[in-house]
Amino acid sequence: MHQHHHPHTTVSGPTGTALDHVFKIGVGGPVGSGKTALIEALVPILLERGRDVAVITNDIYTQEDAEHVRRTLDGVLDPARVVGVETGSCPHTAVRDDPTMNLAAGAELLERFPDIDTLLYESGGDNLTLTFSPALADVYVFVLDTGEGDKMPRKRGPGITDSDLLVINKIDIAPYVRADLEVMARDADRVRQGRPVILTDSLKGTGVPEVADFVLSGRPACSPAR
Ligand SMILES: Nc1nc2c(ncn2[C@@H]2O[C@H](COP(=O)(O)OP(=O)(O)O)[C@@H](O)[C@H]2O)c(=O)[nH]1
Ligand SMILES: [Mg+2]
Repeated sequence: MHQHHHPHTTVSGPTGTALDHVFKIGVGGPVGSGKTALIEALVPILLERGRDVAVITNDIYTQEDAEHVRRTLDGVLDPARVVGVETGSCPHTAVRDDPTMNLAAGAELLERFPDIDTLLYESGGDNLTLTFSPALADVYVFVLDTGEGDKMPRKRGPGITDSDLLVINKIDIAPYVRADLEVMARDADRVRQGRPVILTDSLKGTGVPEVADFVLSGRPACSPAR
């Protein structure tokens, strides 16, 4: 899981402690790989499993993703539980180097909904080098998709090799883009040295219950799921 050792309680700022009691799932990956779609498929499952959920999205200038999540989960998740952080400069920075805006958004959500126990963070606009600040994510899910080509897992990068879970999304379109799923899965296994890989179709929901299983219970290093 986390390859580093860090006391989660040393997060600075007035909000660190409240957020420490919340299980935080970071979702990163290239633009368009299906991070938002995965979150939209994951939330209903997490709710069914009794989690009290909220979502924070990161966009540079807009609320696009937050609005998408609110629309898709209409009637499932209270729209007030979806917050879009406008990172202004670089979403990459916002989730890794300086998570202040995201921590503030999390704290603000917790003030409004004190019972939240599960927070999903989507980071926007990143590339393969994205990692999540440990202050933001107890479990870090990296989303690739078959449309980027079956070479992708071989390209490595910390998101691909070191994330707690690698999701290879859009398995439904693999035949159309001539991506070989077996090659992708095999290469991913190889570069990740046993860390898990799950193949998904986030629109149909294929593989998403397995993602939920993993994030809720598959993390030997940090024991969170209460
Ligand atoms: N066919 C297919 N399309 C998908 C899948 N997941 C996401 N998409 C589509 O891919 C596009 C980008 O998805 P989105 O979730 O916005 O990607 P993000 O930028 O990583 O958040 C959207 O048009 C989605 O509907 C999938 O599993 N299969
Ligand atoms: Mg998105």
